[in-house]
Amino acid sequence: MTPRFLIALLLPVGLLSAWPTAATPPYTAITIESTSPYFVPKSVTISTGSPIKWENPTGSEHTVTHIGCVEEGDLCAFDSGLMLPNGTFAVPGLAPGRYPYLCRIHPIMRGVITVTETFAPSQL
Ligand SMILES: [Cu+2]
Repeated sequence: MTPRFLIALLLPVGLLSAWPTAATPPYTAITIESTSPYFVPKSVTISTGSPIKWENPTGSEHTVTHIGCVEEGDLCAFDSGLMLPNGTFAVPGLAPGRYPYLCRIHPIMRGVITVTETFAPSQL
């Protein structure tokens, strides 16, 4: 293979890798704050399959952790791991249900996501 042919092969891959991979707008944005209520908005209702994105503009590390991930025997729906200052965490979508979550580092920080069924016209 000539080097020129290699470049032609690699160029489209480079374009694809620059493409945003998760939670492109429209998504529900939740901002982390250092003071109460910590997650703004603290309570969010979305429809199933709708993406959510948390942003951490604070100077501290936080996590966005579904309660099910810290309570034994429950299903773990999402866990950001450590979110650094200016970090973000996105969830592409969730099944219908209620998802309380907290920050593992500061368990006083709590929020809740409520996911409803998507409106669908009755079947033909
Ligand atoms: Cu925190």
